[in-house]
Amino acid sequence: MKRFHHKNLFQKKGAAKMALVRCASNPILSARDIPFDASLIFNAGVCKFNGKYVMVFRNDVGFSPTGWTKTYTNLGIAWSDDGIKWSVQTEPWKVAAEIIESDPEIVRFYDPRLTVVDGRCYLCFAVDTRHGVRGGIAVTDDFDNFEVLSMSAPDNRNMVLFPEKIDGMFLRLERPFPEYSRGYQEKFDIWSSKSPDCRFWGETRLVLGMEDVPYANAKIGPAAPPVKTDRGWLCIFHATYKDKNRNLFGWETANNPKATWNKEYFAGLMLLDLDDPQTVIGLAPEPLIRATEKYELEGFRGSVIFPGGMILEDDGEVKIYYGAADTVECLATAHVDDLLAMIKPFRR
Ligand code: BMA
Repeated sequence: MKRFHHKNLFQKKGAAKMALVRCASNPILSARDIPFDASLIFNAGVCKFNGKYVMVFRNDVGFSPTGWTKTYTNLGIAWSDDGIKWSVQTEPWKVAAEIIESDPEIVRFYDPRLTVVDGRCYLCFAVDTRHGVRGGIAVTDDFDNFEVLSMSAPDNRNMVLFPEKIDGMFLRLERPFPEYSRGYQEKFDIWSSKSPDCRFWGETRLVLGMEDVPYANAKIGPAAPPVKTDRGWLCIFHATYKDKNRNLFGWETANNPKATWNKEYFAGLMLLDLDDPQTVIGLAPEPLIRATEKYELEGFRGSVIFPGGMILEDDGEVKIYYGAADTVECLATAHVDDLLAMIKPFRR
């Protein structure tokens, strides 16, 4: 696929620009909506469960544009009837705290994703441990009690589960980050594994290479659980472009003179084969979302678009939930046919 010219991005009327509508009330969730200590609300997992929308969001506490105080991460949970207006539970979500407490190795829990499979809700999450980053999967029926089913070997994160079993197997997308074998650079790719029970994972295959994405020059990773269409599994991913000469954007520099934030995170789209979802059959040559709005460009880390939820409604509307600038949670919508129209045939 042709490499991409970042300068020319969206100067012509691209399909992405036409198809995607940002929610008028963006950001749909930010620190001021949270009834407990909060400063950065982002990278949420969202699904529809028993007739309600549910969101589990990440809350990084203690950051401000002028300096940092004691910092820590917890998670919150919110419920909604329309997927736009949210009612936030008054305390941090105790399940995340319980998972941390269950293992003295774990130091931080973040970036949840939610998928409903056969009526049960699965939570994929990342944990920083004393010996590396692990991707975990837990299951619940009520959001109060979770059973942890599996934890990957390090370093691995950005796990998302498909919403149905294929040939009797659970399937996940994941993003290991093999630094040693990639020349100690952030050149990371999207992989996939299968499991009969969500505990034991194997048949691992590379799905999409970083170099396959025309607008990425660093890591890519799965974003939200795929949605099923008649043409294939529609998947959203994040893709990173690093520019050494780019100005630093973000509060990250406030307390960290050594900060080197010069990355831009895009949302991209790919299509996976319906029967063999570890095979890519299509890719959108341009990003689906690039930071253009103030709430996307400015924040802790400016120009980060980090989707974690994608819901296909009965009328064909797709709701895409994404963290913006590592600071707020946003929503954009598009018709599924317009998203599919962006995809060009692709095989790696
Ligand atoms: C990634 C993850 C995400 C974060 C993104 C941009 O490596 O840490 O949680 O949103 O960087 O900072």
